[in-house]
Amino acid sequence: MKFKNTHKDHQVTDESIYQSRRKLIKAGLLGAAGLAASPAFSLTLPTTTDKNERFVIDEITREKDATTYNNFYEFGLSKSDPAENAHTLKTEPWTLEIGGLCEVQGKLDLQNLVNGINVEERIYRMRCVEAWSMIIPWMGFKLADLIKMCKPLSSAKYVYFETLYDPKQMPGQNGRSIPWPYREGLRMDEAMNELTLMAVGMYGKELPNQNGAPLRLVVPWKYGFKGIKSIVKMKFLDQQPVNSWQAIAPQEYGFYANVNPEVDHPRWSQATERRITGGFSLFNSRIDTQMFNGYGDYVADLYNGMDLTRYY
Ligand SMILES: Nc1nc2c(c(=O)[nH]1)N[C@H]1C(S)=C(S)[C@@H](COP(=O)(O)O)O[C@H]1N2
Ligand SMILES: [Mo]
Repeated sequence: MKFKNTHKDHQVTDESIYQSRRKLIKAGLLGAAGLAASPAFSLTLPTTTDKNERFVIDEITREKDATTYNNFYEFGLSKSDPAENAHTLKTEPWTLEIGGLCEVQGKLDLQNLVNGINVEERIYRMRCVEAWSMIIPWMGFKLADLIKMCKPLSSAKYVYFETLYDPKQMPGQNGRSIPWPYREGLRMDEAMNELTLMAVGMYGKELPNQNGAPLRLVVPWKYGFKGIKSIVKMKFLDQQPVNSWQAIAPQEYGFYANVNPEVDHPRWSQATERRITGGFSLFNSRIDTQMFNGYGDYVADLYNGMDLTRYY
């Protein structure tokens, strides 16, 4: 990837500068040229449209929290492991293999893909099964835009993803915590929903390895485990795939994984969440969890007539 940012650059970019830059982007005043001159991106970013202001909500989580409290079992089981260990992942060059029930098949160079697709900023609430939540400014493109490029056949009902499998770069894969490579999937209409993003950046710069560089899925109305990281493969299927968590504990983790305060995890309630915004404390900001993580207006129709207790 040709992102030019270095960590040093961003450490001097404090939150207020970030916020004001974000406002400029939103107002359409800072276009591709402005962003290219910033320390953050060398790729061409579009000015975001008015439409995206609908998604802007609440107080953004501190970047430090979002990049040091992670789940990425390829780099260890504890939340602090990915930030410490994910530097062994080599994200450049990176190819995405497209296959299955679609007309356009083969390997896509990620930089070429990013250069040819509309990348925008989306600020999303994120909710994890373990009941923590964050507000993250993602940079990404609509999965729908990529899917259209692949020309799926009418028989394609699901999209399936895989993370890189390389135990040399991802030492956690030497253990048997979950079946490798990490796997996820979406029903086609979920994948085509306007909220569903393929992220290549966050906080105005490229994704840190621990957050799933260089390409990860973001589905804000679902629990965090649906957001598969470091994706190398995308396949169109006529059958519902089994995701990695479902494979080990099907009674705890389903295919849909929609955020739902009324359907508890078998071992704990899902009615509230601990919002991590500025600073990290086990005691701050316990709030009520919203149905579909608050995105019901955009996604509730996808599940009309489905029993969400059964299809959890
Ligand atoms: N490849 C891979 N992707 C993954 C995981 C993982 O262990 N491996 N963990 C998932 C879980 S459980 C969560 S909550 C989110 C966490 O994303 P974040 O660290 O950016 O907050 O990534 C998801 N994607
Ligand atoms: Mo998670």
